[in-house]
Amino acid sequence: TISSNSETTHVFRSKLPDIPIPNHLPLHTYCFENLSDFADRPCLIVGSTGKTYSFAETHLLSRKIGAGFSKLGVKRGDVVMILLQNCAEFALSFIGGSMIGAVTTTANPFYTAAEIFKQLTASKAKLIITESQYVKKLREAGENYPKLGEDFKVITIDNPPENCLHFSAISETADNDGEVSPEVEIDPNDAVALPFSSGTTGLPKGVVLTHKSLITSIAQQVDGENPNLYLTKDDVVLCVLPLFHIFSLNSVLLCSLRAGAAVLLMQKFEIGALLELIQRHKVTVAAVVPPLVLALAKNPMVAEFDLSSIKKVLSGAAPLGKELEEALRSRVPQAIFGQGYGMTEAGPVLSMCSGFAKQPFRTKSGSCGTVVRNAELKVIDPETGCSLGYNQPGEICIRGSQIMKGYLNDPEATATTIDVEGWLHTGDIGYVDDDDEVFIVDRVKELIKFKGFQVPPAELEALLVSHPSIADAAVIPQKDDVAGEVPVAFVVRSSGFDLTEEAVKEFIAKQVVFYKRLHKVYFVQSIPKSPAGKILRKDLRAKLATTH
Ligand code: 4UW
Repeated sequence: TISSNSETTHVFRSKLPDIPIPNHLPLHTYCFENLSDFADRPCLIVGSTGKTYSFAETHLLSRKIGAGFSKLGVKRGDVVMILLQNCAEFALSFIGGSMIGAVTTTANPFYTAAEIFKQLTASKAKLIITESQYVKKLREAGENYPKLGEDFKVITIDNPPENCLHFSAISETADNDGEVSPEVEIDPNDAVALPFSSGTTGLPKGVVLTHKSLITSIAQQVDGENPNLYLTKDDVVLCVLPLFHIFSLNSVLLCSLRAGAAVLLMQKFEIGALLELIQRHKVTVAAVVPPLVLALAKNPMVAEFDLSSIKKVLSGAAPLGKELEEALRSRVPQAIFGQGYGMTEAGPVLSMCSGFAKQPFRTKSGSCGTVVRNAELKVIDPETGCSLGYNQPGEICIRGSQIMKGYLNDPEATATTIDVEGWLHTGDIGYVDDDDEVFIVDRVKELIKFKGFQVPPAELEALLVSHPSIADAAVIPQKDDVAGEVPVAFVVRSSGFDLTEEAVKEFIAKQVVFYKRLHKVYFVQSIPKSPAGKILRKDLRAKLATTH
């Protein structure tokens, strides 16, 4: 029972005290709650052009976009898909959507048509905000897929191709008096964001993040007298990580809006342009992933730029080696370096380096931070489910108002991820040390992470077995110095068929975004499976270890 269980459960908490969190508000109201303190300060800075939107402008334009969406028929609970690289329109669309009670699903614009349509169909998005160069893919729908113009509308941020609308025309359809946002009732438990994630097993699923969950997560990071991630209106936060991923959307964009910090938008990562922008705009906070740490630590160009403005470097989304961390520290010695640990389903932040606090704590290299405030973390024995104490590795679980409401239309997957006591099971193996710092040591879930991007093995396995010459297949991660992990496949050929590694790789490459491509194919006689038919990934991982 719950009571006897909680008596024996070892729960880890933040070193920072709990705070009141106004998570009864709509997300946009919360984010702009302190707007009058920094209305004329820069909010969004477009790196490529230098164009800057103040907080007041960002707020007004978001309302206009929201009103424009309404005029196109988007209602409370409807889903809008943002299919964009980082740009101001991304932020305006997301906030505008929130203002009318809509839900934003974010997708990678580099996805293939098939990948986009899977998400479009599952999310039932009625409107897509994108760029003209991606519209071709949206016309490639197969027989049973939704059709552009009939089933969904498309808005482009640049010159619209046939049957598409222009972003600026949308905002102009609204009245110009500032009273543009129609009054919409929003319940704190309404969805506002719908990122897709494979979670611990299976295919990508919609992760329902509500107004309440995102406000809680943002507050856990930047609110309180001693915020865990101290951001102020003098900060310039680097936004080079894609906003379609929850790390950048939450910890960069939304946290900055709340705190009044400027967001420097970079469309894509390119080391020269990045260094130049950091120097020009005096970036103070850099949100990065391990491959970016690698570039900053090793690229000789770094020495030619002034990076002395950087005060905080926040890494996450994948494990970071200690050597790399040290190498970066020597490049930006004045900065505090730390990690956050997030998972889309967890809202996303589970733990954050307490060295980023207003009154910082000392932290250790390799740590992923301390559990966020107003939340509970426990570590359980994966076999028995019993909770473990300090320094004992086990599966990390998290509980609090920030976690997802559940997977979209998938109560079964939700129930295997969030238990009846409200604990979200991450599929990550880690421990909490004597100073309450979280260390992640392994991943027991299927998920593969290529440079922090999700590669769900089940998706690749389904594609592989759809090949007429493939009888069975399994995909697992292989360690890689640059990407962290890369997907590799074990393939059983159908009898009598000749199939080369190249043919298999090409077959997959045609159907998926670049980071899901197979790096190696091993032909085998059979795939090891449990009596219930589950792939024994551990055995394959062990096999892979011995082939090297
Ligand atoms: N060390 C080792 C880490 C780490 C890690 C994540 O794509 P998802 O679902 O989500 C993310 C979110 C990351 C994130 C969000 C907000 C934030 O502030 C922050 O701190 C900087 C990070 O990655 O993948 C979730 C999975 O990625 C792995 C881990 O396996 C997790 O379950 N992961 N962060 N610091 N591994």
